[in-house]
Amino acid sequence: MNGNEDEKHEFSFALFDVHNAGYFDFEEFKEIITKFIAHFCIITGSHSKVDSESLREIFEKMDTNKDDIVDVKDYKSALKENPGLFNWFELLNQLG
Ligand SMILES: [Ca+2]
Repeated sequence: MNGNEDEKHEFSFALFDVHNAGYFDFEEFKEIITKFIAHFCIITGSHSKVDSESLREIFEKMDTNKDDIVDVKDYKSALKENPGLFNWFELLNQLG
């Protein structure tokens, strides 16, 4: 992993870590994605909705040490193993 990727991951992690706590849990993750998708639907006029089970699946993939929170270390190693894991547009396509 090069420096740029590392910085990108830290930046995108910070979007989820709204309380600046160094981690986020499933409820926080779900809330952020729900808001994001609501905005997306307003902008595009589409009717995607959040499927809690798919979100749980994504969350569990990110929580590499399975302690029910995702910290920056989990987040980076999950993305390193699976760079497409957190592609917003892929996610939205799956939901749509
Ligand atoms: Ca974890």
